[in-house]
Amino acid sequence: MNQKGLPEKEVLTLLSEAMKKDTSYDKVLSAMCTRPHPIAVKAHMQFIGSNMGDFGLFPGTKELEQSVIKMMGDMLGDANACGYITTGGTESNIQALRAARNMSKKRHPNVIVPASAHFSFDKISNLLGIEFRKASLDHEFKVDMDSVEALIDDNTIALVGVAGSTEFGQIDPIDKLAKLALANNLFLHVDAAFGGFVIPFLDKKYDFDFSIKGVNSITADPHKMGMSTIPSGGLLFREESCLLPLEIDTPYLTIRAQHSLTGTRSGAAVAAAYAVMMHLGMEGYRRIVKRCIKMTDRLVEGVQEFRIEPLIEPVMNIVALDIPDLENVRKKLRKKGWTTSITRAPRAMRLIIMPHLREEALEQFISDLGECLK
Ligand code: 0PR
Repeated sequence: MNQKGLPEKEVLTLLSEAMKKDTSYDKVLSAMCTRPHPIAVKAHMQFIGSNMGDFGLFPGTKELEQSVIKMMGDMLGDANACGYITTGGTESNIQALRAARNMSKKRHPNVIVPASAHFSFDKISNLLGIEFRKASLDHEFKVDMDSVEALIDDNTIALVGVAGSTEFGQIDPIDKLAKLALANNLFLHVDAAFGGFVIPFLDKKYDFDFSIKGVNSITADPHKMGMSTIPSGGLLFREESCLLPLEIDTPYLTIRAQHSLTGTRSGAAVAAAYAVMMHLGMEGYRRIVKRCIKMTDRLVEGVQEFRIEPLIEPVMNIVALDIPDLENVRKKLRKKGWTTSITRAPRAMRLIIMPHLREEALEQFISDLGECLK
Protein backbone atom coordinates (compact mmCIF):
# COMPACT_ATOMS: atom_id res chain seq x y z
CA MET A 1 0.00 0.00 0.00
CA ASN A 2 1.18 3.55 -0.73
CA GLN A 3 2.15 5.66 2.32
CA LYS A 4 0.14 8.53 0.88
CA GLY A 5 -3.33 8.00 -0.51
CA LEU A 6 -4.23 8.89 -4.10
CA PRO A 7 -6.87 11.45 -5.07
CA GLU A 8 -10.31 9.93 -5.77
CA LYS A 9 -10.11 10.76 -9.47
CA GLU A 10 -6.89 8.80 -9.90
CA VAL A 11 -8.29 5.80 -8.07
CA LEU A 12 -11.42 5.86 -10.21
CA THR A 13 -9.24 5.95 -13.33
CA LEU A 14 -7.39 2.86 -12.08
CA LEU A 15 -10.71 1.13 -11.59
CA SER A 16 -11.90 2.05 -15.09
CA GLU A 17 -8.65 0.66 -16.52
CA ALA A 18 -9.19 -2.62 -14.70
CA MET A 19 -12.81 -2.78 -15.83
CA LYS A 20 -11.78 -2.42 -19.47
CA LYS A 21 -10.04 -5.79 -19.13
CA ASP A 22 -13.24 -7.47 -17.86
CA THR A 23 -15.65 -9.03 -20.33
CA SER A 24 -18.87 -7.16 -20.91
CA TYR A 25 -21.90 -9.46 -20.79
CA ASP A 26 -22.91 -8.55 -24.36
CA LYS A 27 -21.36 -11.65 -25.99
CA VAL A 28 -21.25 -13.98 -23.00
CA LEU A 29 -23.07 -17.26 -23.57
CA SER A 30 -21.32 -19.21 -20.81
CA ALA A 31 -22.56 -17.47 -17.66
CA MET A 32 -25.41 -18.19 -15.29
CA CYS A 33 -25.12 -14.69 -13.90
CA THR A 34 -26.33 -11.64 -15.75
CA ARG A 35 -26.42 -7.87 -15.52
CA PRO A 36 -28.47 -7.21 -12.39
CA HIS A 37 -31.74 -5.33 -12.75
CA PRO A 38 -31.18 -1.54 -12.20
CA ILE A 39 -33.47 -1.50 -9.15
CA ALA A 40 -31.37 -4.26 -7.56
CA VAL A 41 -28.26 -2.14 -8.09
CA LYS A 42 -29.94 0.88 -6.47
CA ALA A 43 -31.10 -1.15 -3.47
CA HIS A 44 -27.66 -2.75 -3.16
CA MET A 45 -25.99 0.67 -2.98
CA GLN A 46 -28.57 1.93 -0.49
CA PHE A 47 -27.87 -0.96 1.93
CA ILE A 48 -24.15 -1.27 1.24
CA GLY A 49 -23.18 -1.06 4.93
CA SER A 50 -25.81 -3.41 6.28
CA ASN A 51 -24.52 -6.62 7.91
CA MET A 52 -26.87 -9.56 8.35
CA GLY A 53 -24.23 -11.30 10.44
CA ASP A 54 -25.32 -9.06 13.33
CA PHE A 55 -28.89 -8.38 12.28
CA GLY A 56 -29.92 -7.03 15.68
CA LEU A 57 -28.31 -3.81 14.44
CA PHE A 58 -30.22 -3.98 11.17
CA PRO A 59 -33.79 -5.05 12.01
CA GLY A 60 -35.11 -3.28 8.92
CA THR A 61 -32.90 -5.36 6.61
CA LYS A 62 -33.84 -8.48 8.58
CA GLU A 63 -37.51 -7.76 7.83
CA LEU A 64 -36.62 -7.48 4.14
CA GLU A 65 -34.89 -10.87 4.33
CA GLN A 66 -37.98 -12.45 5.88
CA SER A 67 -40.08 -10.99 3.06
CA VAL A 68 -37.67 -12.33 0.43
CA ILE A 69 -37.82 -15.82 1.94
CA LYS A 70 -41.62 -15.62 2.05
CA MET A 71 -41.81 -14.51 -1.60
CA MET A 72 -39.42 -17.27 -2.65
CA GLY A 73 -41.27 -19.85 -0.55
CA ASP A 74 -44.52 -18.80 -2.19
CA MET A 75 -42.90 -19.12 -5.64
CA LEU A 76 -41.54 -22.56 -4.69
CA GLY A 77 -44.69 -24.15 -3.31
CA ASP A 78 -44.70 -23.24 0.40
CA ALA A 79 -45.13 -19.66 1.65
CA ASN A 80 -44.28 -20.91 5.16
CA ALA A 81 -40.82 -22.11 4.20
CA CYS A 82 -37.93 -20.70 6.23
CA GLY A 83 -34.31 -20.00 5.41
CA TYR A 84 -31.92 -17.21 4.62
CA ILE A 85 -30.07 -15.37 1.86
CA THR A 86 -26.70 -17.03 1.29
CA THR A 87 -23.73 -16.08 -0.85
CA GLY A 88 -24.92 -18.37 -3.67
CA GLY A 89 -25.68 -21.92 -4.72
CA THR A 90 -22.53 -23.34 -3.19
CA GLU A 91 -23.27 -22.07 0.32
CA SER A 92 -26.92 -23.12 0.07
CA ASN A 93 -25.98 -26.65 -0.99
CA ILE A 94 -23.36 -26.88 1.78
CA GLN A 95 -25.80 -25.74 4.43
CA ALA A 96 -28.67 -27.98 3.31
CA LEU A 97 -26.48 -31.07 3.50
CA ARG A 98 -24.82 -29.91 6.70
CA ALA A 99 -28.29 -29.73 8.27
CA ALA A 100 -29.08 -33.22 6.93
CA ARG A 101 -25.80 -34.60 8.27
CA ASN A 102 -26.20 -32.99 11.69
CA MET A 103 -29.72 -34.41 12.00
CA SER A 104 -28.62 -37.93 11.13
CA LYS A 105 -26.91 -40.19 13.61
CA LYS A 106 -24.76 -42.02 11.04
CA ARG A 107 -21.02 -42.27 11.63
CA HIS A 108 -20.11 -42.77 7.95
CA PRO A 109 -22.85 -40.94 6.07
CA ASN A 110 -23.31 -40.98 2.32
CA VAL A 111 -25.45 -38.85 0.00
CA ILE A 112 -26.65 -39.79 -3.48
CA VAL A 113 -26.37 -37.10 -6.13
CA PRO A 114 -26.98 -37.31 -9.87
CA ALA A 115 -23.83 -37.45 -12.03
CA SER A 116 -25.02 -34.08 -13.37
CA ALA A 117 -24.68 -32.39 -9.96
CA HIS A 118 -22.70 -29.13 -9.81
CA PHE A 119 -19.08 -29.27 -8.58
CA SER A 120 -20.15 -27.58 -5.34
CA PHE A 121 -21.10 -31.08 -4.14
CA ASP A 122 -17.48 -32.20 -4.53
CA LYS A 123 -16.51 -29.34 -2.20
CA ILE A 124 -19.16 -30.47 0.29
CA SER A 125 -17.82 -34.00 0.28
CA ASN A 126 -14.40 -32.65 1.18
CA LEU A 127 -15.70 -30.17 3.78
CA LEU A 128 -18.22 -32.34 5.58
CA GLY A 129 -16.52 -35.72 5.23
CA ILE A 130 -19.60 -37.17 3.55
CA GLU A 131 -19.24 -39.79 0.84
CA PHE A 132 -21.03 -38.67 -2.32
CA ARG A 133 -22.31 -41.44 -4.59
CA LYS A 134 -23.00 -40.41 -8.15
CA ALA A 135 -26.08 -41.92 -9.75
CA SER A 136 -26.03 -42.36 -13.53
CA LEU A 137 -28.19 -40.40 -15.94
CA ASP A 138 -30.72 -41.62 -18.48
CA HIS A 139 -30.59 -40.78 -22.20
CA GLU A 140 -32.14 -37.36 -21.49
CA PHE A 141 -29.57 -36.56 -18.77
CA LYS A 142 -32.10 -36.97 -15.95
CA VAL A 143 -31.04 -39.03 -12.96
CA ASP A 144 -31.74 -42.73 -13.43
CA MET A 145 -34.03 -43.88 -10.62
CA ASP A 146 -32.79 -47.50 -10.66
CA SER A 147 -29.25 -46.22 -10.21
CA VAL A 148 -30.30 -44.03 -7.24
CA GLU A 149 -32.16 -46.91 -5.62
CA ALA A 150 -29.21 -49.28 -6.07
CA LEU A 151 -26.84 -46.85 -4.33
CA ILE A 152 -28.94 -46.45 -1.15
CA ASP A 153 -27.63 -48.35 1.86
CA ASP A 154 -27.88 -48.16 5.67
CA ASN A 155 -25.53 -45.17 5.77
CA THR A 156 -27.39 -43.06 3.23
CA ILE A 157 -28.71 -39.86 4.81
CA ALA A 158 -29.94 -37.84 1.84
CA LEU A 159 -30.81 -37.73 -1.83
CA VAL A 160 -30.18 -34.74 -4.09
CA GLY A 161 -32.16 -33.86 -7.19
CA VAL A 162 -31.25 -31.10 -9.64
CA ALA A 163 -33.91 -28.85 -11.13
CA GLY A 164 -32.12 -27.04 -13.91
CA SER A 165 -28.80 -28.86 -14.27
CA THR A 166 -25.72 -26.73 -14.83
CA GLU A 167 -24.78 -28.34 -18.13
CA PHE A 168 -28.07 -29.36 -19.74
CA GLY A 169 -30.75 -27.37 -17.91
CA GLN A 170 -32.50 -30.69 -17.28
CA ILE A 171 -34.94 -31.37 -14.42
CA ASP A 172 -34.62 -34.61 -12.44
CA PRO A 173 -37.82 -36.54 -11.60
CA ILE A 174 -38.17 -34.87 -8.20
CA ASP A 175 -41.55 -36.54 -7.52
CA LYS A 176 -39.97 -40.00 -7.89
CA LEU A 177 -36.96 -39.00 -5.77
CA ALA A 178 -39.39 -37.74 -3.11
CA LYS A 179 -41.25 -41.06 -3.02
CA LEU A 180 -37.97 -42.93 -2.67
CA ALA A 181 -36.76 -40.52 0.03
CA LEU A 182 -39.99 -40.90 2.03
CA ALA A 183 -39.95 -44.70 1.72
CA ASN A 184 -36.37 -44.82 3.04
CA ASN A 185 -36.69 -42.00 5.59
CA LEU A 186 -34.11 -39.83 3.78
CA PHE A 187 -33.65 -36.08 3.52
CA LEU A 188 -34.29 -34.72 -0.01
CA HIS A 189 -32.51 -31.59 -1.20
CA VAL A 190 -33.38 -29.96 -4.54
CA ASP A 191 -30.66 -27.90 -6.21
CA ALA A 192 -32.65 -25.33 -8.20
CA ALA A 193 -29.85 -22.73 -8.04
CA PHE A 194 -30.53 -21.92 -11.69
CA GLY A 195 -33.99 -23.41 -12.24
CA GLY A 196 -35.61 -21.87 -9.17
CA PHE A 197 -36.27 -18.60 -10.97
CA VAL A 198 -37.02 -20.29 -14.32
CA ILE A 199 -39.19 -23.39 -13.86
CA PRO A 200 -42.12 -21.61 -12.10
CA PHE A 201 -42.39 -19.36 -15.18
CA LEU A 202 -42.26 -21.97 -17.96
CA ASP A 203 -45.42 -22.75 -19.95
CA LYS A 204 -44.96 -26.45 -19.21
CA LYS A 205 -45.50 -27.34 -15.55
CA TYR A 206 -42.94 -29.43 -13.68
CA ASP A 207 -43.14 -30.95 -10.20
CA PHE A 208 -39.93 -29.87 -8.51
CA ASP A 209 -40.61 -27.83 -5.39
CA PHE A 210 -42.21 -27.91 -1.90
CA SER A 211 -45.56 -28.78 -3.46
CA ILE A 212 -44.14 -32.32 -3.51
CA LYS A 213 -44.30 -34.07 -0.16
CA GLY A 214 -40.82 -35.26 0.76
CA VAL A 215 -38.83 -32.25 -0.51
CA ASN A 216 -37.02 -30.88 2.56
CA SER A 217 -34.86 -28.08 1.18
CA ILE A 218 -34.33 -26.05 -1.99
CA THR A 219 -31.47 -23.93 -3.34
CA ALA A 220 -32.61 -21.09 -5.65
CA ASP A 221 -30.37 -18.16 -6.50
CA PRO A 222 -31.45 -14.53 -6.89
CA HIS A 223 -28.02 -13.80 -8.44
CA LYS A 224 -28.69 -16.12 -11.38
CA MET A 225 -32.10 -15.83 -13.12
CA GLY A 226 -33.42 -13.84 -10.15
CA MET A 227 -31.78 -10.77 -11.77
CA SER A 228 -30.28 -9.63 -8.47
CA THR A 229 -26.77 -8.60 -7.48
CA ILE A 230 -23.91 -10.93 -6.54
CA PRO A 231 -23.65 -12.43 -3.88
CA SER A 232 -27.17 -13.63 -3.33
CA GLY A 233 -28.31 -17.21 -3.06
CA GLY A 234 -31.42 -18.59 -1.44
CA LEU A 235 -31.65 -21.53 0.95
CA LEU A 236 -35.12 -22.66 1.91
CA PHE A 237 -36.26 -25.38 4.31
CA ARG A 238 -39.79 -26.68 4.64
CA GLU A 239 -39.43 -27.16 8.42
CA GLU A 240 -37.97 -24.66 10.85
CA SER A 241 -36.48 -27.63 12.72
CA CYS A 242 -33.93 -27.97 9.89
CA LEU A 243 -32.39 -24.64 10.92
CA LEU A 244 -31.69 -25.86 14.45
CA PRO A 245 -28.82 -28.19 13.52
CA LEU A 246 -27.12 -25.15 11.93
CA GLU A 247 -27.47 -22.97 15.02
CA ILE A 248 -24.37 -21.49 16.66
CA ASP A 249 -24.36 -19.39 19.86
CA THR A 250 -23.20 -15.83 19.28
CA PRO A 251 -23.01 -14.44 22.83
CA TYR A 252 -21.32 -11.10 22.05
CA LEU A 253 -23.54 -10.03 19.12
CA THR A 254 -26.86 -8.22 19.24
CA ILE A 255 -28.42 -11.59 18.36
CA ARG A 256 -28.13 -14.79 20.38
CA ALA A 257 -27.68 -17.26 17.53
CA GLN A 258 -26.68 -17.53 13.88
CA HIS A 259 -27.59 -20.12 11.25
CA SER A 260 -25.52 -18.88 8.31
CA LEU A 261 -22.20 -20.33 7.18
CA THR A 262 -20.54 -16.95 6.88
CA GLY A 263 -20.39 -14.55 9.81
CA THR A 264 -20.56 -11.07 8.35
CA ARG A 265 -22.98 -11.21 5.46
CA SER A 266 -24.31 -8.76 2.90
CA GLY A 267 -27.50 -6.90 3.76
CA ALA A 268 -27.09 -5.19 0.38
CA ALA A 269 -27.70 -8.52 -1.37
CA VAL A 270 -30.87 -8.96 0.69
CA ALA A 271 -32.18 -5.48 -0.16
CA ALA A 272 -31.35 -6.01 -3.84
CA ALA A 273 -33.22 -9.33 -3.98
CA TYR A 274 -36.21 -7.76 -2.19
CA ALA A 275 -36.28 -4.77 -4.55
CA VAL A 276 -36.13 -6.77 -7.77
CA MET A 277 -38.76 -9.30 -6.63
CA MET A 278 -41.14 -6.57 -5.48
CA HIS A 279 -40.59 -4.63 -8.69
CA LEU A 280 -40.87 -7.48 -11.21
CA GLY A 281 -43.46 -9.62 -9.48
CA MET A 282 -44.35 -13.04 -10.92
CA GLU A 283 -45.46 -11.33 -14.13
CA GLY A 284 -42.11 -9.62 -14.63
CA TYR A 285 -40.16 -12.85 -14.18
CA ARG A 286 -42.57 -14.66 -16.52
CA ARG A 287 -41.88 -12.03 -19.18
CA ILE A 288 -38.10 -12.37 -18.77
CA VAL A 289 -38.19 -16.18 -18.89
CA LYS A 290 -40.53 -16.13 -21.89
CA ARG A 291 -38.09 -13.94 -23.80
CA CYS A 292 -35.10 -16.17 -22.93
CA ILE A 293 -37.02 -19.27 -24.05
CA LYS A 294 -38.08 -17.61 -27.30
CA MET A 295 -34.45 -16.77 -28.01
CA THR A 296 -33.38 -20.30 -27.08
CA ASP A 297 -35.91 -21.70 -29.58
CA ARG A 298 -34.65 -19.28 -32.22
CA LEU A 299 -31.05 -20.39 -31.55
CA VAL A 300 -31.97 -24.05 -32.05
CA GLU A 301 -33.90 -23.26 -35.21
CA GLY A 302 -30.99 -21.14 -36.48
CA VAL A 303 -28.29 -23.76 -35.95
CA GLN A 304 -30.44 -26.51 -37.44
CA GLU A 305 -29.88 -24.76 -40.76
CA PHE A 306 -26.23 -25.80 -40.39
CA ARG A 307 -27.36 -29.36 -39.50
CA ILE A 308 -26.37 -28.84 -35.88
CA GLU A 309 -28.66 -30.47 -33.33
CA PRO A 310 -29.08 -30.02 -29.56
CA LEU A 311 -28.34 -33.14 -27.47
CA ILE A 312 -31.80 -32.81 -25.94
CA GLU A 313 -34.67 -30.53 -26.75
CA PRO A 314 -33.98 -27.60 -24.38
CA VAL A 315 -36.09 -27.63 -21.22
CA MET A 316 -35.08 -24.11 -20.29
CA ASN A 317 -32.66 -21.45 -21.55
CA ILE A 318 -29.65 -23.79 -21.64
CA VAL A 319 -28.65 -25.59 -24.85
CA ALA A 320 -26.02 -28.26 -25.46
CA LEU A 321 -25.10 -28.40 -29.15
CA ASP A 322 -23.45 -31.36 -30.81
CA ILE A 323 -20.66 -29.62 -32.74
CA PRO A 324 -17.96 -31.39 -34.79
CA ASP A 325 -14.40 -30.25 -34.02
CA LEU A 326 -15.77 -28.48 -30.95
CA GLU A 327 -12.60 -26.92 -29.52
CA ASN A 328 -11.58 -25.46 -32.86
CA VAL A 329 -15.02 -23.94 -33.41
CA ARG A 330 -15.02 -22.48 -29.88
CA LYS A 331 -11.59 -20.95 -30.49
CA LYS A 332 -12.82 -19.31 -33.70
CA LEU A 333 -15.90 -18.00 -31.92
CA ARG A 334 -13.68 -16.62 -29.16
CA LYS A 335 -11.77 -14.64 -31.80
CA LYS A 336 -15.10 -13.12 -32.82
CA GLY A 337 -15.70 -12.13 -29.18
CA TRP A 338 -18.06 -14.96 -28.10
CA THR A 339 -17.61 -16.79 -24.82
CA THR A 340 -19.08 -20.29 -24.92
CA SER A 341 -18.79 -23.22 -22.55
CA ILE A 342 -18.78 -27.03 -22.69
CA THR A 343 -20.54 -30.01 -21.19
CA ARG A 344 -18.44 -32.80 -19.65
CA ALA A 345 -20.02 -35.98 -20.99
CA PRO A 346 -20.78 -36.16 -23.79
CA ARG A 347 -18.74 -33.13 -24.88
CA ALA A 348 -20.92 -30.50 -26.46
CA MET A 349 -21.08 -26.72 -26.76
CA ARG A 350 -22.98 -25.35 -23.77
CA LEU A 351 -24.85 -22.10 -24.31
CA ILE A 352 -26.89 -20.22 -21.73
CA ILE A 353 -29.32 -17.66 -23.07
CA MET A 354 -29.40 -15.13 -20.25
CA PRO A 355 -31.46 -11.92 -20.11
CA HIS A 356 -28.41 -9.82 -21.06
CA LEU A 357 -28.37 -11.30 -24.58
CA ARG A 358 -29.99 -9.06 -27.17
CA GLU A 359 -31.93 -10.36 -30.16
CA GLU A 360 -29.50 -8.76 -32.66
CA ALA A 361 -26.55 -10.31 -30.82
CA LEU A 362 -28.21 -13.74 -31.05
CA GLU A 363 -28.64 -13.37 -34.81
CA GLN A 364 -24.98 -12.35 -35.05
CA PHE A 365 -23.97 -15.41 -33.01
CA ILE A 366 -25.93 -17.76 -35.27
CA SER A 367 -24.33 -16.26 -38.34
CA ASP A 368 -20.81 -16.29 -36.75
CA LEU A 369 -21.29 -19.94 -35.76
CA GLY A 370 -22.23 -20.73 -39.36
CA GLU A 371 -18.96 -19.07 -40.49
CA CYS A 372 -16.89 -20.90 -37.88
CA LEU A 373 -18.31 -24.28 -38.94
CA LYS A 374 -17.08 -23.84 -42.51
N1 0PR B 1 -25.97 -25.48 -8.39
C1 0PR B 1 -26.12 -25.36 -9.71
C2 0PR B 1 -27.15 -26.19 -10.41
C3 0PR B 1 -25.34 -24.45 -10.42
O1 0PR B 1 -25.47 -24.36 -11.74
C4 0PR B 1 -24.39 -23.66 -9.72
C5 0PR B 1 -23.52 -22.67 -10.43
C6 0PR B 1 -24.27 -23.84 -8.32
C7 0PR B 1 -25.08 -24.76 -7.69
C8 0PR B 1 -23.29 -23.03 -7.50
O2 0PR B 1 -23.71 -21.72 -7.44
P1 0PR B 1 -22.73 -20.52 -7.04
O3 0PR B 1 -21.72 -20.40 -8.16
O4 0PR B 1 -23.64 -19.37 -6.91
O5 0PR B 1 -22.08 -20.89 -5.76
N2 0PR B 1 -23.47 -22.76 -11.79
C9 0PR B 1 -22.61 -21.95 -12.64
C10 0PR B 1 -21.38 -22.76 -12.99
O6 0PR B 1 -20.60 -23.12 -12.10
C11 0PR B 1 -22.23 -20.63 -12.05
C12 0PR B 1 -21.64 -19.64 -13.00
C13 0PR B 1 -22.08 -18.33 -12.98
C14 0PR B 1 -20.63 -19.96 -13.87
C15 0PR B 1 -21.51 -17.39 -13.78
C16 0PR B 1 -20.06 -19.01 -14.71
C17 0PR B 1 -20.51 -17.73 -14.65
O7 0PR B 1 -19.92 -16.77 -15.46
O8 0PR B 1 -21.22 -23.07 -14.16
